[in-house]
Amino acid sequence: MIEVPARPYPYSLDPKHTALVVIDMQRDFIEKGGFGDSLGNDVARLEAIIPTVAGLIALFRREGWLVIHTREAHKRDLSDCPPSKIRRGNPSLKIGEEGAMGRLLVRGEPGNQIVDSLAAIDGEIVIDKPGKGMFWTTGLQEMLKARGVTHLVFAGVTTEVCVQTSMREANDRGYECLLVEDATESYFAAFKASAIEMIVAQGGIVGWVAPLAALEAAVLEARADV
Ligand code: C5J
Repeated sequence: MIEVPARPYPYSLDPKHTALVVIDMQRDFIEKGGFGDSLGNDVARLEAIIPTVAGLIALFRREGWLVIHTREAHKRDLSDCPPSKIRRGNPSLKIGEEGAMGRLLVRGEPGNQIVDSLAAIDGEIVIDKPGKGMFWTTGLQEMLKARGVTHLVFAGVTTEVCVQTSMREANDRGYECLLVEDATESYFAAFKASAIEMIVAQGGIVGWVAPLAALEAAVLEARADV
């Protein structure tokens, strides 16, 4: 086991049974002209974490640990998108409408792709999820079970929406969850801070949080001990 200094107390990670989940680092949320932008958000806040997320992915690839990427993505006919979701938010462009990077939040469109610098490589799992959480209609739970995954490390956007929803759902399913706090971001600084406090409250009711440097140092230390 690798012990990572974390809040609310050290997180023990079992390397053979751990996967990284990078939530929704897709152009729709991170670049101008995407869905996040259409909702009136400052997308530069999200773009700023790309180097840290890249560092986290690089750590997992170096160690040979599983990397999973998600995208918030709907079928082309929007049959998996509840009308209530399309109506929400008063965006300048709605889900499924044509934007600067193709149809918003629709599978296969340029805006729906993970940003180039974080793109999946062979052997990594890419999940298209119609919901905010990563389990609904994705088959992910079965994939994790088949690989014996018990520990999940989270990164991505947005902290209080898709990241927190996915982490809570994973926690309910019994996974030991760590959020890498500088590898996640929100359009709203206060929402990120609150989401993190909610996760670690009451003795880690949803899981743990730690910065990337703490995870990197713990992995290095464990290797030195071998
Ligand atoms: C949102 C997400 N914010 N990936 N999606 O609608 O958090």
